Amino acid sequence: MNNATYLLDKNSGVYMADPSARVFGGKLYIYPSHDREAGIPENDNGDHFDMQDYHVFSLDDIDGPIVDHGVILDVQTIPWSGRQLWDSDVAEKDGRYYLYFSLKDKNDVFHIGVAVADKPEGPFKPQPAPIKGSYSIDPCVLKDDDGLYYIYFGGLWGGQLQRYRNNKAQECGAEPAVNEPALCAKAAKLSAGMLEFAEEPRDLVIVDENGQPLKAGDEDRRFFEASWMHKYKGKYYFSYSTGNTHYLCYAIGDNPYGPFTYKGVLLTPVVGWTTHHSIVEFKGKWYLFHHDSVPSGGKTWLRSMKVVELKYNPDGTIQTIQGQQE
Ligand code: FUB
Repeated sequence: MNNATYLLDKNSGVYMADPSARVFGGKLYIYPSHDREAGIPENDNGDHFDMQDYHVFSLDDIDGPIVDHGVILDVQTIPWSGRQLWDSDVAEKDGRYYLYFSLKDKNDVFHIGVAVADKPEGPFKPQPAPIKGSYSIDPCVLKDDDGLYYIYFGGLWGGQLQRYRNNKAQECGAEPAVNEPALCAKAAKLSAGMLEFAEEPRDLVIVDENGQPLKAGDEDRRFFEASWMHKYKGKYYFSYSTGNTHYLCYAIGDNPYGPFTYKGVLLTPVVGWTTHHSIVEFKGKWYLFHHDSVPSGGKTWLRSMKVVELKYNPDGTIQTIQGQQE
């Protein structure tokens, strides 16, 4: 697979974004956000991303038929819900499946929720309250080789990360000045029960080739949203979106907390404002799952999932993939 392909029929009128791909029991499962036409004008707060449920999809082979298992969680069944089910991810522990999701509460503040199922295809039962101390968006979970689980999260602008410092909400949250260190994604070990943080979230610092933290003004490289963590040959790869400059980038570290050294671009900009992804090994090959807005004619809030093979160089760096431009 050299060219990125859409996972669903481009003319189906079904729009799915932010695909988190996971392998459970030898099968590939994809947990996307379910985009819809809400009729809300586009703005920097992301109000036009007004999603109300999640589906899960599965594949036995990367180029085989894709199965839609239907709705696995609906916003109306989440006790603390306000609006906007954004990016999610799923982890398995001891035969149970934990869906971590981004959702605004009744005060329009984003938190991270958890819902639990006995099967990867759900249905998932939401916990009565969000994870204590959680904020912002875009959770992603790494199961490390020693059996510990780590959660990563955060997103600027509509994702509200700029409202927090040291895990505390600010009176007037704003991004740092351009010459100050960029805001960081957050990293925390999960509790043994998988339902809470086991520690205060830490800053996941991305440094440049000289070991200096990336600056807030370095918008082509600094973290914006869409955290993903995977391991390759014993190294930790943190990948993310640069948001308003529309790159998917990656950085490499020696442990789950970092620091991570910036290494380059995974995917150049695609059609649509957002770019988002997951990276997974399936049947001996690595894949980049992502989305673009080509099938909807460029509507940034109606996105379609794609997959393309990801290739590593012998030194562990990743070959840049060109985003489709039309
Ligand atoms: O899908 C809503 C938001 O758009 C996600 O949470 C972000 O990562 C961006 O893709």
